[in-house]
Amino acid sequence: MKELQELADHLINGYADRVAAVTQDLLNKGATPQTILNDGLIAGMTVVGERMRTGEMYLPEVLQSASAMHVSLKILKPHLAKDGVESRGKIMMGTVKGDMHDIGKNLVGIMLEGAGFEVIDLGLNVQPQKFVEAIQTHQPAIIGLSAMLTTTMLNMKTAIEAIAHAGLRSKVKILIGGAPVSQKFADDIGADAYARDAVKAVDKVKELIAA
Ligand code: B12
Repeated sequence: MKELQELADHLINGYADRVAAVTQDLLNKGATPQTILNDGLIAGMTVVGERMRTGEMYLPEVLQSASAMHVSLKILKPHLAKDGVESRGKIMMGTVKGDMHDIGKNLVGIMLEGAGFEVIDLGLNVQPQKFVEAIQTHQPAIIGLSAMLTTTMLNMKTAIEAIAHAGLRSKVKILIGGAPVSQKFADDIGADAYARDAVKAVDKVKELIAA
């Protein structure tokens, strides 16, 4: 579909208005939200990441692409998330300390809501102590930690240690995700599970809830 390529191109160029218009147009034409997400938005964001790595795109431009993605996700959200489903459990999400990437985390949250879970979003750059306090307040069944940098992924360990130190480790299951992390890293830092993407995250959450 040529509109999907257009969507990716507008996202790369950071044209939020055009991204919004093409997203809506694709939905009107019957494209599924998953196709729009994977073949338009994520395809575009992959190019942005590559250009960022090679120095062809700088932070202000990447931020424009990121906000265009936010706009599109807002349009897709009601289509990805089904309303009126009884909550299957409470999941808390947060991007760890020092990390300003929240698109992936937000997407995982949207997919979990779509699968019927209640999602409490602590946002980004979440200090370990904030995770501890939020667990005490909200008592989620699972906490999802996100990190996108090789430097900040280490703060997942710090967050898990703070949770353990507060005596809460046995009360909450910990799921981790984000581009630099892996199953091995999850094992190394004592997380309960790892998921590669938002779809796999929903499967893992269902497994953890059932366990
Ligand atoms: C957009 C972006 C930014 C934006 C973020 C805006 C925002 N609101 O999120 C801004 C401009 C702020 C930014 C800043 C920086 N960025 Co940046 N950024 C990206 C970029 C291009 C896209 C990330 C993204 O949104 N992807 C789309 C989403 C849908 O995918 P995702 O995040 O991977 O999420 C999926 C999975 O990982 C998983 N997942 C994610 N979280 C979780 C959580 C759980 C619990 C689970 C189960 C799953 C899960 O599921 C998600 C959905 O399927 C990536 C490159 C890339 N292609 O990944 C670089 C990238 C991550 N950034 C990078 C860098 C270096 C930086 C900076 C250090 C640059 C600088 N010199 O300042 C700063 C750091 C700022 C900070 N302290 O965090 C590097 C990281 C390198 C590394 N290995 O450490 C990357 C890989 C670019 C590159 N190729 O060099 N960035």
